Amino acid sequence: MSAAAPVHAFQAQQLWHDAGWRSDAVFAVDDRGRIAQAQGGTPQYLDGWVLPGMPNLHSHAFQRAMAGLAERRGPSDDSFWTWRETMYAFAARINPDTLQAIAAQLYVEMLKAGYTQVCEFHYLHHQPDGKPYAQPEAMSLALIEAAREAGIALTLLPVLYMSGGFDGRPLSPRQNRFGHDVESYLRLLASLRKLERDDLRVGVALHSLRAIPEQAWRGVVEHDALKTGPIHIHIAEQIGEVQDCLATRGARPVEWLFDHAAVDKRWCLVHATHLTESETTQLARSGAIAGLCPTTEANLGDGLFPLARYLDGHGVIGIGSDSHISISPVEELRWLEYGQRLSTRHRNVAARHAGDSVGETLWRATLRGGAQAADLTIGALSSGARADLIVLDRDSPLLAARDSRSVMDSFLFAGNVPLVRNVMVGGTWVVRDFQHRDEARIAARYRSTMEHLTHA
Ligand code: NGQ
Ligand code: ZN
Repeated sequence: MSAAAPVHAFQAQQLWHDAGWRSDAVFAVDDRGRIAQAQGGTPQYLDGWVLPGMPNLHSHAFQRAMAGLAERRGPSDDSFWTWRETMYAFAARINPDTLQAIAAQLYVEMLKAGYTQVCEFHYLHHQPDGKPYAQPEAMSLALIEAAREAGIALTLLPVLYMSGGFDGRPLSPRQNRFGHDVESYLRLLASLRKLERDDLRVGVALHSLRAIPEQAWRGVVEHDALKTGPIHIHIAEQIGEVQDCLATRGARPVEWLFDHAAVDKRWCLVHATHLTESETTQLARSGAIAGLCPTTEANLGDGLFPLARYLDGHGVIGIGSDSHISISPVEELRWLEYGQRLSTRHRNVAARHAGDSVGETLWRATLRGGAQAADLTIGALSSGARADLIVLDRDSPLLAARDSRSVMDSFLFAGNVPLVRNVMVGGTWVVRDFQHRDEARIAARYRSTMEHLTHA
């Protein structure tokens, strides 16, 4: 196919390129919403700092609606596992309409925060009692529709969830709506893959090692349907999970995974918090992505990822907002660095070489890892990539007198009011002057949905 004709030329006052900032850079967006070479025409001038939008590699959309509802101490010692009970009770009340309303609101908030793509790790497949909907894809379609309404690019990862623990026990009643056998899962996957298009990719998610019985594992990971596209899995998030895995399978989760799957750059290991030195090195070498979700990991009391060792091994990282306790790439990256500073009592940990900026290092690294996890040509403003970009607020006092050496660190460490002013996805402006194109309608529907969910 020949290249599409450039249809719109832009000139950015400052444009982010992998190697740094370029002044007065000219580029074009073609009629498929991709970056192309500028070829004449008067470009539209973009004031200020223009950089690639951030992919969000891990989302459970419905959880946004319970953010802040699990922060009061319960009768016993609160933990990840008590939070999960609250989350399950909440999940039981979601249907396709409420999911669409919540997800659309979430995706608007993501766009306004600077995320231009989301990987949806979607396991709320069936009716609350576990029966499939008349249309088995109903919940997936609600997410696809929400992404379309908001104008965010989507990598949908339907989740395979088969068992309720490492011992292969059946799903609990509340987990029934997550469950599939391999055959029905592959049917869902095949039907969703038919919907793939430029801004919709479909990949695979395995919920966790504990959700796939050991006897089913090989048949799943070696199935033809898993030979292409991304594969995401939750892993080694909690110490309890590491202990259970050791007790039942005689190996730590990441160790076990590497022994039982050809883990390569198609894989995204979500959290991967609890790693030994050798697991850290092995993960880094594999080219797989460590899918880090620092605000959720902090909120749930997970632990800290061994960032320095992993980056020294050239490991790939990306960020996700996961439970959506926070929706901000700035906050994810800030927490990622601050967690390391607090635990090591050093500064500038993510910058591994003298002279490197932490902000630039982290934005660059997570663009790359996020694009890899999403399996879309995004994360760079170079020819052929989707035109997914954000423009920082040129008028913010915070960016006064910042130059190309300091702007990213001010953006990531000091920005407490949103600095993302304009957002483009696939060549279309979806946020202009801090306003999303359809935010009033989507927020109104979200409010009435929440009223109904809360009081019905
Ligand atoms: C999830 N979330 O699937 O939503 C999980 C909790 C589980 C996080 N791990 C449920 N952050 O892991 O079983
Ligand atoms: Zn998750």
